[in-house]
Amino acid sequence: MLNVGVIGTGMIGQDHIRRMTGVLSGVRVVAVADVNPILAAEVGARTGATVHAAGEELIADPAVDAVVVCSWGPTHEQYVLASIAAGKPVFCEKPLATTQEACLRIVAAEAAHGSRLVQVGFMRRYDAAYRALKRVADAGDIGMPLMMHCAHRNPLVPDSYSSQSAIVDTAVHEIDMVRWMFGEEIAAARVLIPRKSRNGGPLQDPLLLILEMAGGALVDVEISVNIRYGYDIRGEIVGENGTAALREQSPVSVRREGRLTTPVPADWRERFILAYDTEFQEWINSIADGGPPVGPSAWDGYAAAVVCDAGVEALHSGRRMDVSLAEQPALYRSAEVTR
Ligand code: NAD
Ligand code: ISE
Repeated sequence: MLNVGVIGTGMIGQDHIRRMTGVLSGVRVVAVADVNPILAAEVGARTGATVHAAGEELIADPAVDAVVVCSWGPTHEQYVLASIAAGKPVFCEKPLATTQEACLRIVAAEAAHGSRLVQVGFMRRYDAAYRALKRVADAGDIGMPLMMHCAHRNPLVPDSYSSQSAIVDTAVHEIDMVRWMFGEEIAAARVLIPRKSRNGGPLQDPLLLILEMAGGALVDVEISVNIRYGYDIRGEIVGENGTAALREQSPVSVRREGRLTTPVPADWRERFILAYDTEFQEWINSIADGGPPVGPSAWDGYAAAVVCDAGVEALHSGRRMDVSLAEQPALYRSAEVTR
């Protein structure tokens, strides 16, 4: 049984606690911490987990075998570094850290430790539809992939969300997904700015992010975060001899009163519920016997941060920005961009 401590008991922290306590096997949530002590106490009382006053205290708790970080992005670095220093496996929700320099500090600390401890919460790699799409692309069924069209649509976002968030908080999922899907790095980023939606107030929404893969394929990502009708994630690969696309997610369609309808998920929790389950079960299984995590690595978190920075720069400057990564430590060389 893997004993896990969760830092950050907000929206996704509680969702992961729910799956680790009620859905998955081989895991127990034994400790929680949140800067909001009332929230932490409430979650602790509901789950029977020990409530720690600080994340560092939770990491040091001998009852905690592995750490899950679900706090706000700017706090991730400190908890991931403390987990590495304690020699404990750590699952960190995206982003790994909010700057590429902070991600590199994590990469350096893990490389100095000598084996992998960190996994980053890029859950799309665990989604059945994305996995099926990758199998088709890898099998060569549609010939060489030339382009991929993606859409990442949220029904609405909070006032704190900026156009920069559209890249670093939202499109970061596509950025990781295409590195994994194509099995290669992203070489450059551009952002095109279309007419502004009136749903987002002052926010420039939508955006069109264009990514150039190292092998020459092009990826376009429509990021629309106030589209109202639901949470809609799309992806289609255009190959030399055919195309392959994610299907509509709903298992049911309804014909009624002259209309054919399928429901659209309300949010990311609903759309990716099974992907998160698979992501966590595979993480638990990989580390339960003391093995390293095999999912998205600290290097993947760093690479995504570098592309995000290029995307933000492209957004502000209107220019095409090259992506340039630091030298990869040997620890990550055997780990594939794909898994
Ligand atoms: P949230 O605001 O609902 O919850 C975050 C919690 O962290 C809050 O309860 C807050 O009090 C707590 N917190 C903040 N600083 C802390 C600190 N220093 N120590 C301990 N607790 C602290 O936010 P959320 O939507 O749950 O997002 C949390 C993280 O998960 C973010 O990094 C976000 O990007 C990521 N996320 C990932 C996905 C995904 O699809 N993989 C979806 C949503 C959110
Ligand atoms: C959120 O943080 C997520 O990670 C969701 O998956 C994404 O769809 C949403 O846009 C982000 O705000």
